[in-house]
Amino acid sequence: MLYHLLYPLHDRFSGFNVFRYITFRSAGAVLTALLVTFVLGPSMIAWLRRLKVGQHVRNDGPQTHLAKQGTPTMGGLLIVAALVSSVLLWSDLRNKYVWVVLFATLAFGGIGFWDDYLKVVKKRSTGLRAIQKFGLQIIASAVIGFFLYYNPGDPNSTSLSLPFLKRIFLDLGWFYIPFVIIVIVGSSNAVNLTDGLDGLAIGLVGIAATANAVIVYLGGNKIIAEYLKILYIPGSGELTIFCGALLGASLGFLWYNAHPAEVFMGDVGSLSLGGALGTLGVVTKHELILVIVGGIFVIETISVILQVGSYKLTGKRIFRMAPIHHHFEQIGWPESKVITRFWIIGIILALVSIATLKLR
Ligand code: 57M
Repeated sequence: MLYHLLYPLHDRFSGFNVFRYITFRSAGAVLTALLVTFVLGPSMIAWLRRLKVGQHVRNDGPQTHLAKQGTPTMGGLLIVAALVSSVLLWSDLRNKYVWVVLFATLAFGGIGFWDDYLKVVKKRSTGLRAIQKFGLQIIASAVIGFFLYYNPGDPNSTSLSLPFLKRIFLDLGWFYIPFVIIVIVGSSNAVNLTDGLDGLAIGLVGIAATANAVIVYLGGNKIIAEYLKILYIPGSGELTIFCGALLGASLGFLWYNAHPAEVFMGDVGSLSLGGALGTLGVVTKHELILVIVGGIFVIETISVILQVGSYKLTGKRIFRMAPIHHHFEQIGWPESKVITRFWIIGIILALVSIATLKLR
């Protein structure tokens, strides 16, 4: 909004010329989202506590988690509020990619909110049934897939760029739509599974947002994209501002979700953030780099698939407990050590993902 209000005045006030720069507006988005979480955080946590929107902790998990019983959840409302308000304030609202990613954030956040509401407020322990939850996620991501398929922002709209390989793009044709569904629904649930330790998921989202900001900025700049031989998506550079807001909201929420957590994000947060990250990867055509950036989310999901598969097929567990963060808790690592070590790996993977842009 500020871009539309102030940039046109730059011929009268030359200082307003800065609003044309994505880097300036991205920095503004980080600080705005951070400020919104700090201003709203304490009162929202008190509000959730007053409403007794407390987490029910299963007793079959790590025993250390039982002390978390009753921690306010649905703090993802704070993340989404900070993220969306900052994006609306700093983005060029004529950019369709901004609205695509905002749609994903709000649609998946709405699904998560419904699930949380049923679990925490209506005391329905299972929340939404799996078929309902997955069905709604598939519909939301199909809307995105069809929109991108029929509104190509670029000639490569249904092609897939491959890490390490320059100028080789795989055209998926109509299969692009189910591909988009798989990426976004997978990403949303991967963050959901990862959100099982204080600050783990939100810290990794902040790392992914930072790496995505660099990748999206470079891929949205014609000169740099040409030099790096990566797909240039006209207009996608504007999503750098979304990544900045995502970083700011993540850092702000981490202030309260850090161990010992005062609040959990709930499915409203985890599904929303995962949906946003997946959509970012799809829109910028860096889906496969997303696998590297979000490597921990992938590992967590694979650990669950392996554990459930092995248990169903052989009755034996591969890990002490899945997702894998619980396995390390069960072998004696303190929660804060698991979290910090997973963040370290996340930072290394983020650096590798940025390096893949040059290693072609
Ligand atoms: C999302 N939710 C956390 C919180 C957060 C198939 C199976 C692997 C599914 C999986 C599952 O239920 N996943 C759902 C994980 C829960 O966190 C809430 O959920 C929101 C995110 N969706 O915002 O509101 C618990 O996580 C802990 N937590 C923190 N700090 C945080 O900042 O400590 C969350 C955020 C919270 C709190 O304890 O209660 C969760 O873990 O449920 N199931 C599991 O993850 C369970 N694993 C399991 O059943 N493994 C079996 C299967 C695979 C055969 C096995 O390995 O044998 C674990 N989860 C729990 N207890 N709570 C283990 C048992």
